[in-house]
Amino acid sequence: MRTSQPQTIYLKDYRAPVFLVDHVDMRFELFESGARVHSVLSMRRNPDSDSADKSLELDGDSLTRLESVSLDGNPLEQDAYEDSIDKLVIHQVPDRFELGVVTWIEPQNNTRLEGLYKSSGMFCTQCEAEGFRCITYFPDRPDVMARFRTRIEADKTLFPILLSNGNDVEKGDLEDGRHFVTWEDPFPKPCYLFALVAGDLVEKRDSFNTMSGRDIDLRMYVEPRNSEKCDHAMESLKRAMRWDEEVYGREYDLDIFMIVAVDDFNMGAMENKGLNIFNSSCVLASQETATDLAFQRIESIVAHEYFHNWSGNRVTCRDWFQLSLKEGFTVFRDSQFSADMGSPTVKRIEDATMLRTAQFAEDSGPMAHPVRPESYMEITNFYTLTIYEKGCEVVRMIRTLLGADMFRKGSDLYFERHDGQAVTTDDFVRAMEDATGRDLSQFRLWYEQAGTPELTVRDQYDEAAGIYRLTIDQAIPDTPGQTNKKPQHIPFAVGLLGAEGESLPLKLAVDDVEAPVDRVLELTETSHTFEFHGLSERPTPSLLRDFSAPVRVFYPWTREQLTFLMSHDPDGFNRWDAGQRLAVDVISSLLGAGSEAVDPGLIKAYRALLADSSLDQALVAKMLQLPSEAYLIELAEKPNVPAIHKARERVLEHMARALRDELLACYHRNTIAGSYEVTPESVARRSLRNTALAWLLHIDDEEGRALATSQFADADNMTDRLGALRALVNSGYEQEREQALTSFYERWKSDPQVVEQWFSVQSGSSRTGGLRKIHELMEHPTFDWKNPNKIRSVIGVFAGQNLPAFHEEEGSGYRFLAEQVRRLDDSNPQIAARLVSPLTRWRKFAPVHGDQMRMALESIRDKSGLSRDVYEVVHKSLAGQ
Ligand code: B3K
Ligand code: ZN
Repeated sequence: MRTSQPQTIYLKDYRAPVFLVDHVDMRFELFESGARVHSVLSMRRNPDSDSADKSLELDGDSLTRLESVSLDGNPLEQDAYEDSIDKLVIHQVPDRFELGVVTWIEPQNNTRLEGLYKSSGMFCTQCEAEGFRCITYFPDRPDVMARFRTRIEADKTLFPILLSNGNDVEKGDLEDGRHFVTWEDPFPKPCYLFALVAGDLVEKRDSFNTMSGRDIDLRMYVEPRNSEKCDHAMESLKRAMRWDEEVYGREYDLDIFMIVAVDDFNMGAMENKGLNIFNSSCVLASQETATDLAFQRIESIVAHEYFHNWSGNRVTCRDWFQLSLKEGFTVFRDSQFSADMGSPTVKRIEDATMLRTAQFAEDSGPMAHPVRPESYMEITNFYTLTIYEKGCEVVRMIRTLLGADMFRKGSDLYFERHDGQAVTTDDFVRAMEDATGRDLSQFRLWYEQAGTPELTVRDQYDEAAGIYRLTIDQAIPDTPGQTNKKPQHIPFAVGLLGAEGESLPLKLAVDDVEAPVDRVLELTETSHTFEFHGLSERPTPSLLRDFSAPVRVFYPWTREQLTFLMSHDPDGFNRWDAGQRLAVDVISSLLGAGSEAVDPGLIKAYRALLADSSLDQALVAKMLQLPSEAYLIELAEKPNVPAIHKARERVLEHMARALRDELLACYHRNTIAGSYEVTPESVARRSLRNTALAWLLHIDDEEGRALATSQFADADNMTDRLGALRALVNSGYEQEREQALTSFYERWKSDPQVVEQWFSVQSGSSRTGGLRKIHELMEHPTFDWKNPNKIRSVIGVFAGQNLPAFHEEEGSGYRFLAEQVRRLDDSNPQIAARLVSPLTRWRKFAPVHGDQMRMALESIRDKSGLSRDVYEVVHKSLAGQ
């Protein structure tokens, strides 16, 4: 708990560590009543530090007791050191020494889930970013890299499996039914990559033969009840290992690679060296219990954590301001992997949707920060969409600018030059420059300036000269602490379409012989004009193809142009985007008048989409999804949430009625006869079928109801069962809804991952009764305040997805959220701070909502003993009033 005003930490204050740790020898004695942690640090003065300070400072947090301190084997007297709540200072140390520290901690009472804690009876750790200091006193910063030897001792019956990083080098029995295992990790690592697991777990084994012919032992550890849910993660892991060899030339380094699943986890997973720990929901899957979406998410998270072994572990971050060095790059790597495993266009659409809906919102709100922030109060708050997703886009743009081969040269140089080091985003960019000779100095602004660039595009056609001109103005909005930004270097991919939908050559000069049909224009000025020659007709522009940069584009598209692009653009992403823009335009036009009819052009376009079975069905499945409410809110100036909800529902209803027969045909056409498989094609078909079903139930279609109830009863997989359940929950068929919810729960109540989905379907539905339902779910016997997944699936989904209920006029949704944040602030500040997010956007809304959101924030601000995590988010959100 906080005892003083949280301090701001600045990048400009970075200093090299005064002392380094070469080796750490740890011994954990694990008991029911707590854990005794012995550590011996082999330390020496850092030759690169300019400090002459003789004292040594170590970080600590929430340590129950310091039991002893020794220097070179000699116990230190009380006056030789000073221990406070967050520091241990040894007044005088030599240039080289061994420091022994013994602490007592209580993992069983650790509800923050940082450091060492207990989940379903097992011990596990989460040390990134600053959790290691909750285990023992240590220089807890990523640029201190040490070799670890870890001995774990525990009761042999309760904890037969004892794991840590590296290789197991020794094991044996002890007195009183206890045993021990010692692990040694030959690779120096920062302590945030340390991990320990002790539990009664089953082991699943496989192996992988690397590119140089080494056999790697692959092991998964899960609770016995989950032993049948490991195959998908294991297969994903092997695919990721092969892919990283083929695409980046990266081979795995240790002899063992382990994955553990735990139920109580603050985020998705953690890339600890050789011992990745996963939230159960991000690793366990079976056909009966996990949806296609979950299968895909698991594949990408398993790959993400594995890829960190190089981008994060072998080459790590110098300080936490450089977080995107490992996260942005690794997200980019996992997104390339997912694109290669499935449909690249669909993956691009998913990534762009996430960016445009949530990251753009973050980047224009009070927590907006650059990809490389300049300051923070609590680093945990900076595991953001900006660091991860925008960071990924920045790496993608470097690849677009350099080309695939040059980018690979750059990444090879980066890994070779910095292997075993803790480095900066600037080192990454420099490796790209040095390997290729490109100048990326202006490009670096992407790391330094926050805010989403806005591109305003104008065009002009000169018929007599056969010239088409595109003028692109860029502006970057002000964000907290940053104004008057410089223009950025933006790769802007374009194509031009002729009247028949054919691609026209892009001649940037009269005698341009290369003239491709798809070109990346490089924007570097505030305003840039490009002239395309040799055009005998006015073309339709296809702008920002494949979403080549994380920017907003403004161009006065007509509905005719959008309909045309929707069916003709060879760029799959822009086809989808044209459909979204058309739908946004139609929905927005209903906001004001209310009585305006839904444009028949939209129906026509969707009818064509549903009829054409020659189209990539995965793309059609995406195109059929109307823009989400969250996206419509993000696009609006002062959004009126109930009005947006109503307008979107009206369009949906109108389209479902007009296209009823096509939807039924689509449903039947996509019924899959064979056995369940997770291939892009079958995923697309299930998605189409379930979208068709959802639309039919939206208008309470009788045939749709019959299809939903039989699909619910007969499905052999969770995608179809949950699809039917969701359709029923969002329909007016109350009896069927209640029956389906009850039978679903009865069948799956002992499976936490399925129960989480059952919670989400209800908390995210605008038809199930809003807050009353949320309270009911929170009182449900399986709801657990200590389990982040349950909190997210009820409270998080309510505030993030059930938007009409959350933004209910009287402000009850806001007050409810504030109450839960205050409640969680003491037990799990990290989760509490994440939950605050929807309220931070209060300035975006008209006063009727905004004022109530602000008051909810103030009620959180006024809680006594507010955690640093929540303090930072709330104070920054309220700042400047
Ligand atoms: N690196 C971890 C995230 C740790 C979050 C700490 N609050 C997972 C990942 O990005 O792979
Ligand atoms: Zn990561």
